[in-house]
Amino acid sequence: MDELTDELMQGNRRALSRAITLVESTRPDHRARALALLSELPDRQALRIGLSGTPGVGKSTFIEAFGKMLTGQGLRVAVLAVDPSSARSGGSILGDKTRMETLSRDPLAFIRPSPSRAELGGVARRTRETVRLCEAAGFDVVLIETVGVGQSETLVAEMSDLFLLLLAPAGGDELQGVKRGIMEIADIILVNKADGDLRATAMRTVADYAGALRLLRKRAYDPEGFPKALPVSAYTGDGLAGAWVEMTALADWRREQGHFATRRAEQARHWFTAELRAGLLARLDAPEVRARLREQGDAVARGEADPDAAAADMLGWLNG
Ligand SMILES: Nc1nc2c(ncn2[C@@H]2O[C@H](COP(=O)(O)OP(=O)(O)OP(=O)(O)O)[C@@H](O)[C@H]2O)c(=O)[nH]1
Ligand SMILES: [Mg+2]
Repeated sequence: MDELTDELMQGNRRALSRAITLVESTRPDHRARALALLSELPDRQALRIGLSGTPGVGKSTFIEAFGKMLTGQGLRVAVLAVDPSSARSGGSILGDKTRMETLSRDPLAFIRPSPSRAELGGVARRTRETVRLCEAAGFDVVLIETVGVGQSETLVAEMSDLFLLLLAPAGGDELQGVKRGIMEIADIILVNKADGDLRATAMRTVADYAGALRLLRKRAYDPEGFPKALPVSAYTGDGLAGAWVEMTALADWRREQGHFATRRAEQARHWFTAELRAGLLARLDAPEVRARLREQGDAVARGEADPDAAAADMLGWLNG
C-alpha cells in the first residue's frame, strides 16, 4: 500500500490506474484499502473543472482542443466522466476516445472513462475519489465531463471549483430549454461552434445568455462580471485561450477572497452527508431487513398496523 501511495505521488500513471481500480471496487477488503489510501494522500490541489452539455454540443471535441492547449503550456490534465446512462446501458462516455485521440496519447494527459454498471451515486463517489487521486499524482487541471441531464450536472458541480456549461448556437431568442437551476450553477457558459456559418448565430446566443445570466441572483463567490458567456470554437480553437484566462482569473479571485477553500469545505460537508444517507439507505438492503420490511409492509397493507407506527417500530428495531 505504501508503495502504491509513493508511486502515485511520483505521478506514475500505472499506479494511478491501479489506485482508481481500487476505489472503483465494491469488494469490502478493497474498499478498506481504498479508504486507507485516500486518508494518506497529500494535500495537493488541482483546478477542478466541471463541464456539462447536451449530446452533440461538442464536449469531446472541446476537451481534446482545450486539453491540448493546456498540455501545450506544460500543464498536466486529467479527464474524468460522470455518465448517468452507464447505470442502464453499461456503456460509458469517453469510450469514444476517437474524438480525443491526440489528447489520449499525450504524456501530460490522463483520460479515464466513467465506470459502467454502477448507480449514479456510486459513480459520483468514485469520481470524487478519483479527482483526489489525480491531485495526489500531481495533475494541475482535472476536467470532469457529464452529459447535460439534470441530476448528474448537480453532482459534477458539487465536486468542481469551476463549472462550465457548453451550449450550441441557437436561432431566435429561445434559451434552448436550459433549466434555471443549471444556469444558476454555471460559472462560465461557453457557446461552442462559433465558426463558419454558425458564428453569427453563436454571437447572438452569447448575447442572449449574457442577458439571462445578468437576471440571476448575485452569488457571494463571484467577482464583478461573472458568471459570463463566451463564444468558442473547439474546431478552430478560437476563444479557447480567452476562456482559460477567464477561468484562471475567476479561480484566482476566489482563492484570494477565501471562497475557493470555503466552497471545497462546503462540498466536503455535502458529500459526508450524502455518503452517510446512502450508507443508511443501503442498510435496508440487508436480507434480514428486507424480510422484516416485507412482513411489516404486508401487515400495514392488511390494515393490521398503522403505517407511521410500523415505520417507527421498524426504525427502533434497526437502531436496536
Ligand atoms: N462547427 C463546429 N462543429 C463542432 C465543434 N465542436 C464539435 N463539433 C461537431 O459536433 C459534433 C459533436 O461533437 P462531439 O465532440 O462528439 O460532441 P459531444 O458533446 O461530445 O457529444 P456526446 O459525446 O454524444 O455527448 C461532431 O460532429 C463535431 O465534429 C465546433 O467547434 N464547431
Ligand atoms: Mg462526447
